[in-house]
Amino acid sequence: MAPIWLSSCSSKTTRCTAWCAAPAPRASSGWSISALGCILHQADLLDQLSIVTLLNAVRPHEVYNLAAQSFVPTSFSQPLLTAEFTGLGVTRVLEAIRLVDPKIRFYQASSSEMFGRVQEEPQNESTPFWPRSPYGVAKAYGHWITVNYRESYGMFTCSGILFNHESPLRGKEFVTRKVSDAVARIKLGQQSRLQLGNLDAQRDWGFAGDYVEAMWLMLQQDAPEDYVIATGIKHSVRELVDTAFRHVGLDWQDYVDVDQSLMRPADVSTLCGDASKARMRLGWTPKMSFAELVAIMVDADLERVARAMRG
Ligand code: F7E
Repeated sequence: MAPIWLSSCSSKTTRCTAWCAAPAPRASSGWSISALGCILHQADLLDQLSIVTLLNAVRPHEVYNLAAQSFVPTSFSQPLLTAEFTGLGVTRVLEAIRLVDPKIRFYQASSSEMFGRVQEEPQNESTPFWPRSPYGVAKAYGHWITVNYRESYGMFTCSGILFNHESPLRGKEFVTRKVSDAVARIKLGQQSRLQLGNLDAQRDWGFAGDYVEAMWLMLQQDAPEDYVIATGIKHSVRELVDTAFRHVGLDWQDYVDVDQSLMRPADVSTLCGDASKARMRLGWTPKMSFAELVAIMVDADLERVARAMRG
């Protein structure tokens, strides 16, 4: 039996959901899931019957729910759709599992955005939530309904509270990829300026590949639990920009403008996770450093932009 990974086609086309069977997908844009030997299925987190039909057809032993409207600014402009998709969508998957086969193990992609206005630092599994966006609020709902199905029905449901995880496959709307893409384009003469919002925001950025391993480990345990997954090291957006421009021998201050329209109605100013529980129980540690992560993202974009220029 294969696991199913649920992922959105993109963080902005919320109704279209890609589903695939093993091996695990690594991202949703710019490459082909089927080229990895996965079988693609479609369903919709807004359509309960489509999820039931899918589970009946595939009969997975594990379901990883990474599908969501996941871009925080969009959650301010589409708060109701975000609640339906990112919040209630989790209940639809859980109900489908309960109906088709309650023994299916379930992973819910919870988010450090739930900590929002942080109540302590670093944040661990017991830190209270204070979400600062409709996205964070919807994720908090998804988190608690996952806990609730475990406690109410004895189902094997785990929630991974993942801090920001990035890779060269990240969508360009998110700040790491927006920066790596701009640095590559500026270095190769295809762009002159980069507009950014809050440079003071601090995030605990890790490598998505490391974090996917943690998701899988959670579902291989004897008992279902929730885990924070993070590096424990935070950097500001300003440091991210500095590191990325330095990687190609440029000074960020010559190229970056602050654009007030990119500021969020309420931003999360700082996040830093404590993954001690994952380290002790899962034997999990992040392997890639922040500097390495920024370097592989900039290098991948340099290669991609250069290839496009060659035609
Ligand atoms: O913003 C600041 C922005 O959009 C990071 C999602 O995967 O991780 C992600 O959420 C920070 C924020 O990610 C720009 O204000 C400055 O403080 O890359 P981001 P996010 O909002 O932290 C969590 C864990 C998730 O669950 C989410 O789904 O960077 N920032 N200037 C900017 N951000 C963007 N996007 N664009 C800018 O120009």
